[in-house]
Amino acid sequence: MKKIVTIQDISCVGKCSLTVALPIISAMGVETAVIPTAVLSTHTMFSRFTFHDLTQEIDPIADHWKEEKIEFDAIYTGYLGSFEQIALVSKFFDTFKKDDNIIFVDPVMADHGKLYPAFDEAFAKEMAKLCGKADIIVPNITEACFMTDSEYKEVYDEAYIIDLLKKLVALGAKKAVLTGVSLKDGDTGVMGMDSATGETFFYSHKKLPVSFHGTGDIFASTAVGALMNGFSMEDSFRIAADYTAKTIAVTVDTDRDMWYGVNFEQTIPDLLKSIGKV
Ligand code: PXL
Repeated sequence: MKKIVTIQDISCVGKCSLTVALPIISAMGVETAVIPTAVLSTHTMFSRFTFHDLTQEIDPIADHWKEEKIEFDAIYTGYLGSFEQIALVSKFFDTFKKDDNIIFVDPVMADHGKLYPAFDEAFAKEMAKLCGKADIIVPNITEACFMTDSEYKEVYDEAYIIDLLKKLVALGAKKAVLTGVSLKDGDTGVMGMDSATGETFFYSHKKLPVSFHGTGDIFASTAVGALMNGFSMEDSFRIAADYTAKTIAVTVDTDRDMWYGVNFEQTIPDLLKSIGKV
């Protein structure tokens, strides 16, 4: 059985970060170890939340795992809350990287042209350095712009996306996949670039006129799970995009508040079908 570790916070209520990554990747038949970087009562889009930092646990956990000679087929990072956490995760990569495992970084910090309240431009530059150590990065367009000093555009063409992808792989990441790429009215999707060949792929589907919190985490977790199931990059991101879109579609039909999160639990059977598990 493949084994991954995911490093991100646990927002106890609100369906994002670890409460999404753990069930989805486990359901896909992949052992999912975790390093919780902080415990929050809810994610930070609620008007109030508690926060207990666990930064000091990262190194001791890594040291113990090193002693136990524990290895991972992938290391997947999501929301990280401070410069110190980025530095510790970077060190974790140095310790646990192998020739045949995958470092997957989702540089969660911004959307819709704006950084989340907890972050500033200096943080984005530090996250860019972490992305430079990754095999695969999955920023949205806003995150890509902050990391590469590029102008954020709501209206753009394919050349703009290709230029962003070139700048992202120039950070050092082997493969960059931009999310939320819309090249046709009413559609959204992902475009990826392989730094070794410069080749790109694009997958898009109908865009639903809503945006829910936590869907980026669902997308990234599913892509990690699919890669660990042996799917190609292109197929993994197609599976992840379809699962996320399907989950948004079923959630729209309920009276769920958009900032809360989507009903991914309901669509796990569809996900398992899409990877041939049932
Ligand atoms: O879904 C990303 C995410 C993860 N964790 C926390 C967050 C967010 C986005 O706002 O606040 C704590």
